[in-house]
Amino acid sequence: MTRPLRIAMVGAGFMGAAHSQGWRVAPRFFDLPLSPVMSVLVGRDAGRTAAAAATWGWDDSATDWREVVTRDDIDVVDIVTPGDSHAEIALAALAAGKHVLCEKPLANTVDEARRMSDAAADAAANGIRSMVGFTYRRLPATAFARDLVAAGRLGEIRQVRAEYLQDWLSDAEAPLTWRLQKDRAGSGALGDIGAHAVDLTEYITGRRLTRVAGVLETIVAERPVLAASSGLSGTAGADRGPVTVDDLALFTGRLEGGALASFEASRFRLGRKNALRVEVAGSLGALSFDLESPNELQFHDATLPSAEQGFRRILVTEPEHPYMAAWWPTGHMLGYEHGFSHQAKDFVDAVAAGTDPRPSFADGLHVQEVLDAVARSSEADGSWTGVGAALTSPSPDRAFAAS
Ligand code: SOE
Repeated sequence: MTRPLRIAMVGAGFMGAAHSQGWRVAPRFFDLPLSPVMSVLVGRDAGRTAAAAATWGWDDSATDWREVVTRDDIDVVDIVTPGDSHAEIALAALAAGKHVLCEKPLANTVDEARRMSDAAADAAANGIRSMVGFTYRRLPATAFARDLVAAGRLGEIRQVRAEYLQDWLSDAEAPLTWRLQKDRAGSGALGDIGAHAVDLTEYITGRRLTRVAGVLETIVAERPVLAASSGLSGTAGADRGPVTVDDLALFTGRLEGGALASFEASRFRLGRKNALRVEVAGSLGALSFDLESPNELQFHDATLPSAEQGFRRILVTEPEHPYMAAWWPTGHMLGYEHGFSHQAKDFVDAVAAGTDPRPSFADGLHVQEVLDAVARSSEADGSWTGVGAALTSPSPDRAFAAS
């Protein structure tokens, strides 16, 4: 057995289940240079956390993350809590010399994200690795889309349309959750799913957003509070509570190189369940991805004779497609959960190689600055707004290929 990489995961909700699957399955399908050991799951409720640890395959469970992140028998801290605790846990873990994987978005504010990015850069000098959990860049179809752009198959990138559409909040009586509270989640659709659209756009095109103009809208201003709702703040005894985040984010962005991109993030789009879509139009071709058909990539090659042109479906399941050689024969599909196994693989590979995985905390800070710029634009009647300070992390081109 290769050297163990002992993991503590903080958080025991839906994303905890997804990350657990990734840690459990990755070493069974990829030849990893280190062996992930699912050492301890940390959650707020001792009973529920112990039950989740047993179900998901963790060796132990605990309720005090502050004690766990300092233990000598822990090498990695995986943070899958709501955004209001990402900074505190990541800073403590980095200070304790632990490698850190943190769910998206990196934090709830630019200030928190900047402190995390600075601490990660300092820790990297001591061989400590950190990464943000944007898993949709780790699907074969999206990684192959990036390869097509990087190989010049689309030519000059001219326009991007990105959207992330869900409908689980379209019922006005759906209960209040922590995702609808600014102090817990930082923002609503903008950060929860808009962050994915931003990261995936920049990953596929290899270009970053420099300016944005947009509007945020809250569609349903208050919702029922269920007594069993965990993680809510300030609603004790109330039967309804305020929604303090956006339900819908619409914005335009200018990419490095000059291309314009349009973005929509909504959890009210009736009939769209998990439609993260990116369409890129270039001078020589175009591509289109839809998470609701995750094994497919639509590709249009404008260099073909016009009689043969048109979007064609590429089934991204060949062994030469990213990640696919580890799985099944051609035509056998992957799903939502495989992105988490690929994330675990890429993280372990980077830790073993002593390289900084992408997306880094600096990449996560950049996404946070995009989100913040959209919010500032919305407060300024949708005016064009610059994205944060000059970026220090490597400029995007094949550097994205490392991830
Ligand atoms: C809810 O909108 C959610 O679970 C997001 O929080 C995830 O990041 C996204 O991948 C799926 O939808």
